[in-house]
Amino acid sequence: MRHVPTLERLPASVTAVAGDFSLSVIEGLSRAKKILPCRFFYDARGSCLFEEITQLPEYYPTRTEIGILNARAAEIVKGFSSGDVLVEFGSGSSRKTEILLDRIADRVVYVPIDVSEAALAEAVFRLEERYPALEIRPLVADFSSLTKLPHEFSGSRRTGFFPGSTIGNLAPGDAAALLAKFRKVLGERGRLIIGVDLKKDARVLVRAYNDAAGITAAFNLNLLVRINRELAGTFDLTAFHHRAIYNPRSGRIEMHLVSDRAQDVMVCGRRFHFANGESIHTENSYKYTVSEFRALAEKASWKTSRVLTDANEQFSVHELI
Ligand code: AVJ
Repeated sequence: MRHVPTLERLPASVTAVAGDFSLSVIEGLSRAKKILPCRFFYDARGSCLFEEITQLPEYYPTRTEIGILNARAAEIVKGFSSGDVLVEFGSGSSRKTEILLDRIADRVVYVPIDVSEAALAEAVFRLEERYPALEIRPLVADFSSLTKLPHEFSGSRRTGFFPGSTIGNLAPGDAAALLAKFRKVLGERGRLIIGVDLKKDARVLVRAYNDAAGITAAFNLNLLVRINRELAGTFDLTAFHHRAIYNPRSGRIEMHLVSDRAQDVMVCGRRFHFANGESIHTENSYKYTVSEFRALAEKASWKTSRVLTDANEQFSVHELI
């Protein structure tokens, strides 16, 4: 009988996940400039589609970050001592984490945090096989609303791991606020290892979010599939298309779902009108220079102790203390 890992749930006061989807969708579609929060991309299918994106030739962030972690893992893990806690925010498949766990599984407690119970269960099952001695304490939670970790970790040195440039989904002000929250969760002695995608030729960026195979488009449109399934939506998937552009003024990739005709859509029994060409803004992916991110971290009371990049300076991993 396949062992199902125990997935701990924090009390609602700490996570506040329930009802969030319907409220946020109604609120987003009621705005003059319609939006849908990107955190809802990650249902079971969305998590799988994102895994596919990370394998795409155009999507360089994942393999570039993995290259940096493999090349510099020995330096990164130097700071870990026995009993330390490695906390991963939005852990997903925990594939990148293995690069570190290969070197420290014998001395740390691993706390993967993710909203997707399916992705978390899958990852924990795989890691328990690979690292029988590793203590794993998975948490089903939305890391952006996390205020504290279970009390038992309060005495240990906590290191956060936040790879993949997920910080880029937030506007710089909100990113600083999240880093400040991580400071609280990880404590004054805490460390944070964070992946940050770097500014570069806009053509390279636009290609990474408009792959030839159309996986990113499916990932974006899957949000409408989820609304139809969970919120009695009537989105006609053939009447919307994916668009990803680079906005140089704000240094971000923007993803949109564009209506191909004037149409009405029902969601949770409410009617929403879309003009021809009107878009729903679904995701931002901010890009930084190393010095811009150092300044942002400073604002959130994190000192940058080390910045690791690949030879072509496409991606960066920052160690904050
Ligand atoms: C997981 C948020 C880092 O913004 O690059 C990939 C998500 N969106 N392709 C990113 C994503 C479209 C990804 N992050």
